[in-house]
Amino acid sequence: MEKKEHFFLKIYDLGIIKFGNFTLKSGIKSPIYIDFRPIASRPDLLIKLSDLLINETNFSDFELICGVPYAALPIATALSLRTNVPLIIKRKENKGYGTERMIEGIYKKGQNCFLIEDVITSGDSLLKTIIDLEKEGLIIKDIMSILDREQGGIENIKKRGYNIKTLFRIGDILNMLNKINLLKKKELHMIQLFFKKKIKNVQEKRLSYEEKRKKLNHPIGKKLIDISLEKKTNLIFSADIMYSNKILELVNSIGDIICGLKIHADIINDFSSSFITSLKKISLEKKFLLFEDRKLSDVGYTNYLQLHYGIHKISSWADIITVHLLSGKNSIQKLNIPCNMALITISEMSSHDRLSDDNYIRNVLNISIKNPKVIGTVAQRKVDDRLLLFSPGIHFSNNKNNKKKDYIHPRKAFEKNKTDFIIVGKAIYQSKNPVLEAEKYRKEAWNAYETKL
Ligand code: 6AU
Repeated sequence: MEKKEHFFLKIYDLGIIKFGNFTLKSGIKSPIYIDFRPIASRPDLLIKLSDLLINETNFSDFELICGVPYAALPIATALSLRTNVPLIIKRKENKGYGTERMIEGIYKKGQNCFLIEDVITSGDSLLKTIIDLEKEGLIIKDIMSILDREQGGIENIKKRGYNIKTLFRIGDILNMLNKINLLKKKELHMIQLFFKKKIKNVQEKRLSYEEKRKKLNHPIGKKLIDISLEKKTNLIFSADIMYSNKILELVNSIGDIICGLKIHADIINDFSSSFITSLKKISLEKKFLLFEDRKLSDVGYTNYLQLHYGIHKISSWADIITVHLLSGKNSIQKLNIPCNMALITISEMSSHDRLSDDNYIRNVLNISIKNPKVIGTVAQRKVDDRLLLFSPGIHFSNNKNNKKKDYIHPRKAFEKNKTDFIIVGKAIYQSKNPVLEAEKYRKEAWNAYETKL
């Protein structure tokens, strides 16, 4: 028997798993309840657990250790004693007097903190702790849970860009307990059924557009969804074309099939206000939104100037503009954006050699969720349900001969990333029959969305 399994049997003897009818913190009913608190009274097991965790992670990378209150606190303490990495203590609630600190211990802004959770279910308590630690300027990148109930928590945390690992998974544990006859047949069947159903729900289902709409506050986000539902299209056409008459001609013919048109105003040789007037007219007639893919990325004031001035005067016509957050959250805070215009952030580009790492992506996602002007983001992974996900880098013939490394099939964007909208350019405008091709993409993407509901 492996060292890990041997350890689990020892803690199992302490009664950390209880069988029956339980209501979890989230309100979910469960036939199983896992509680690691008894380990706090067994220093020998706390040491063993710390050593198992040390085997999984290189603690020389960390300046602090913190446990999600309260069950993980003794574990974090033991880990700190074994690794010599200083401990900080996160309070669950403010004590209401004295210093009113939420985090106790000695730390400073910018320190890299390892976070430990005992049992992960939805990941919600973990997220609360992460937010409080980040508010203090601490950097959370790596997290470890002792046991994953396999109910979506790990996925939930990963999609926000954190590295999270788990020592044990409930499925493996139940199999092991069953193998050595520690579970009654009926018990095992009930438990497996419960977890199977939950896992399937978490992995397979996605929110419908109607459900997503309820989570959005910005009128442009709601409008984009209304258009999609009405026209049964989640296709955004990327008209990366240098001549305005060509763009107008194409948009006239495929306007009925798309929910958005994305342009790069700065590549149009003959850009003019009359082009914009015509484009706006078609967008209103055929019902689609106008995206300017300007990818603002400068400091706040320059972004502001680029948005409102110059020959493009983007804020006077675009419904949506894309922005990078390389300059930080303040770079998009004072843009004076019209109320009927929204932002889409770029968390993760579609290019396979992109430079953004998980930490950067996580920061962009967090800023995006908190900024009321942001309706969604471009990323190559599933993101928080409060954001719309936009997927460029789409082509039917992805990855063939390694020539299209930056592209994925539209179905994959919905299956793997649970995207909301695909953005397609060359695959449509370089094809022999753009209308026919656009319709193929629309149909594929809409079916992919519907089958995942
Ligand atoms: O389908 P394509 O590759 O011909 O066009 C994709 C369009 C281009 C890119 O500038 C843009 O999508 N894009 C973006 C966006 C939308 O911001 C992000 C990204 O990660 N990759 C990408 O290609 O206009």
